[in-house]
Amino acid sequence: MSVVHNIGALDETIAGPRYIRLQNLIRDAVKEQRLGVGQALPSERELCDSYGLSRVTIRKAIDGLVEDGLLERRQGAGTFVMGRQAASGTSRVEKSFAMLSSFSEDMLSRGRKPGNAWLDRAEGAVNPEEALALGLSPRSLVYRFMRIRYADGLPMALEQATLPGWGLPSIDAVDSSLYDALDKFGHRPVRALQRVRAIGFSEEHAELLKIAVGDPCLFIERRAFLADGRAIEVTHSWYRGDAYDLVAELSDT
Ligand code: 16G
Repeated sequence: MSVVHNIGALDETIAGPRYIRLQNLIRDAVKEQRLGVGQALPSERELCDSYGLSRVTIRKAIDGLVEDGLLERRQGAGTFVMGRQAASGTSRVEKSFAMLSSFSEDMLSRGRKPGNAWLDRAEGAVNPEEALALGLSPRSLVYRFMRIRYADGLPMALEQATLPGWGLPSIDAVDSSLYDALDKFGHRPVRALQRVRAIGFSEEHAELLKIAVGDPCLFIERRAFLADGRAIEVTHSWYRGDAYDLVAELSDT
């Protein structure tokens, strides 16, 4: 396969949907400044020819990056790089460890655009570990969501959330924000228990976030509850250690 401009070649040895792999190539090119802010992307036709991908796949890849705020389509002119954070790489986010906020809210409150890549969205019977964490009886329905979380198109974290089936009307009720969906159906959590551990990124997770194996990771487990005490969420988050400072206000009372 030929190399397209300064974007690079698709690695055929890596598994996963091709549009996500193309998105990752473009993200890398922007991060490494091979594609600068304001620069035009090759046309859809050129991308189709060079990568041997269909127009639908190319469009899906570009649509996702436009949605994330990394690219911008200009009528009649083409698609351009616009990520504000892109040129300087990821700037650190101060995340309160005492607030029950969502990833989307954390990003929006800092003027950054949240984005998701869905890796998995599945429903099934609860496993013993989830049953314990969520206080569910055997065979209860759960929804499982696995996402890459982006800020201005740059990967920040991976998140694997498990919810009890009674929490949402269906698995498709979640659009871009889990907490927005829970809020809509009266099930936004009001209290949570959180545990954080420092680890190194595994090979699989590093590949998804386009970082190096062993890079610092803040592994956060959150178990969140409704006012009536029922557990509504158990989520495992792998936050980039180079992108986050965890802050908390402490008092002596
Ligand atoms: C945060 C939460 C996570 C929650 C998610 C919802 C931490 C450590 N974790 O990442 O438990 O599921 O937000 O975000 O803060 P969303 O509403 O943007 O999908």
